[in-house]
Amino acid sequence: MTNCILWGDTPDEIYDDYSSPVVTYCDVQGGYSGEGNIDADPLFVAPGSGDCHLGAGSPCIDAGDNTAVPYCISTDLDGNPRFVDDPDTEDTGYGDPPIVDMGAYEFQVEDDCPADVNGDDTVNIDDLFQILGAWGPCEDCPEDVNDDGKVNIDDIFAVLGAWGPCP
Ligand SMILES: [Ca+2]
Ligand SMILES: [Ca+2]
Ligand SMILES: [Ca+2]
Ligand SMILES: [Ca+2]
Repeated sequence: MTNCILWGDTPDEIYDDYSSPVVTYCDVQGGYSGEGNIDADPLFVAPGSGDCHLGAGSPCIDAGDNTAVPYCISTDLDGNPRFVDDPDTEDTGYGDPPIVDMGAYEFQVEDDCPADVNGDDTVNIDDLFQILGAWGPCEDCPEDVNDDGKVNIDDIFAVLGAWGPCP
């Protein structure tokens, strides 16, 4: 068992009278021996109502083992990218960044300034030029500000509407 979160069942998360499970890079309430394991509140968003997405600051973020993820897996249970780096969380897992999170859902980092196409924290003429240079259909490109699969006049309007320094 790797990259799993076992939390909220008391008293024992793992009962192994007759076997010796190998547990690594898991968050186990009460603790369990194995490389990368932690024993810390995963900070689920709303566990009482079954929302087991990781909240900001969760110790499970960037704490998994990349090499344990099957090569065919690129998305989490929501269909979002499985490998996302949270710049606000130290990478405590294993592998080349971005490091996978423990649990079923990858913590998704909000882009609070999508109109800043070139990532310099300002929305200005440079972003407009970059949009003009990427005109047409695209998939997951930064120039598609409104995320509708094409770079067109609507993205220009989005940039004009967000003109100036990013919040
Ligand atoms: Ca991550
Ligand atoms: Ca990180
Ligand atoms: Ca910019
Ligand atoms: Ca667009």
